Amino acid sequence: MADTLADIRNLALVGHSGAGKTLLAEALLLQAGALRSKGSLARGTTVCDFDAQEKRLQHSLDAAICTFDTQGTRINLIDTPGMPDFIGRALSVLEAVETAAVVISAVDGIEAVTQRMMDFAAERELCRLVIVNKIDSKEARPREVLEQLQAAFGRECLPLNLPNADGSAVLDCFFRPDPAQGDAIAQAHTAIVDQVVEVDERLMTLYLEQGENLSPEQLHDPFEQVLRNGHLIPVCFVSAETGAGLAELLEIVCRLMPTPAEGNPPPFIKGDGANAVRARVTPDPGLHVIAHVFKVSVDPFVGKLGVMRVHQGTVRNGGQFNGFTSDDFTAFFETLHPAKLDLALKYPVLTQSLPFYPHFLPTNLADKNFFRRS
Ligand SMILES: Nc1nc2c(ncn2[C@@H]2O[C@H](COP(=O)(O)OP(=O)(O)OP(=O)(O)O)[C@@H](O)[C@H]2O)c(=O)[nH]1
Ligand SMILES: [Mg+2]
Repeated sequence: MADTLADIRNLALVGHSGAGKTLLAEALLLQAGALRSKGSLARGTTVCDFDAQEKRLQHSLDAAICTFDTQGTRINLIDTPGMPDFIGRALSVLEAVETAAVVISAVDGIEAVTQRMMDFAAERELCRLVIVNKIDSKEARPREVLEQLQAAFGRECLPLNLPNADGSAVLDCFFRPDPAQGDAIAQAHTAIVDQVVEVDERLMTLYLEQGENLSPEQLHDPFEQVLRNGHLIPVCFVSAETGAGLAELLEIVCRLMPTPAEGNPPPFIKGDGANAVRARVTPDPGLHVIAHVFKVSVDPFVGKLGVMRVHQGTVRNGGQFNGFTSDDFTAFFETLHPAKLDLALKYPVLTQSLPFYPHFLPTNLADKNFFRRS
């Protein structure tokens, strides 16, 4: 169980339909020990495609949120639909996370939604992680896909691991590179370290002038910086089918991906027109609440459910707060979730399901804390 903000990772799986996001979420839950057996898409038993229509169509139709603990870290993983018709439901989820994990098929390479998600994540200054899935497939062409990624999104797309010859496992290029595995591994390791030290003069001196081998711990802070400013887009390889690369992916998420305090703060705007200024958002539980609803669904028993991302402050069981919808109406939110809400929202940044009952009021009753997305 995560105890502090540093133990939380908020991650969205986005990408083109059929890239394998839902099966990857299932495989990660299994890998982390949150499931005892892996569900099947064909039988409609996956955690994320739980809706009857999703089971029938065998496509995700809405975002599905799952939470699991691994290596002392709490991971909020959100599976999103990849079909172009539902792209809005994936884009709204990206507003709620620090890391956009863009899943690509090693068979099909870059597709329309891949491009859209990479562009949107860059625009929103999110950290990007590219996950190349299906390395087990006979038609997989991981090397070509990596070249395609570098041609489309720049030389900053660098592999943290590479698949072995038959795609049954991945070879680490960052944490524990084994020079005996060949030149490609050593070259990939050098490429990442070169890219990371570029933003840290002290490490650059140690590395280039004194020829020191830098450890992943020494590289942690500059790594965070290059992820935040888009100077590095790490790429890793997996097979959601066979489980290859999953342990490595979890290690990457836990050790390298940003915590809620490390990601770029969301672009909230306070005020209107000429008076609009970018609001400061600090992930501090003691400050007033800034949260936004990123998914709305209708539950047949509970009613309307809003899933919110809390960016600042603490939301408590039974609490109330005012907010604004995009239509410029004040909404009154009441948090009525029964169990464990106090515990779950002790940390300022977590995605949680909260039933909300909006009563629309005219804007002139607005309270002063009017925040909206840019
Ligand atoms: N061989 C192989 N097939 C995979 C792998 N991952 C997923 N698949 C298959 O790819 C198909 C699509 O998988 P999904 O997980 O539904 O893909 P998705 O990205 O969630 O698709 P949408 O929900 O439509 O966005 C299914 O038939 C999976 O069995 C993999 O690692 N290897
Ligand atoms: Mg899916």
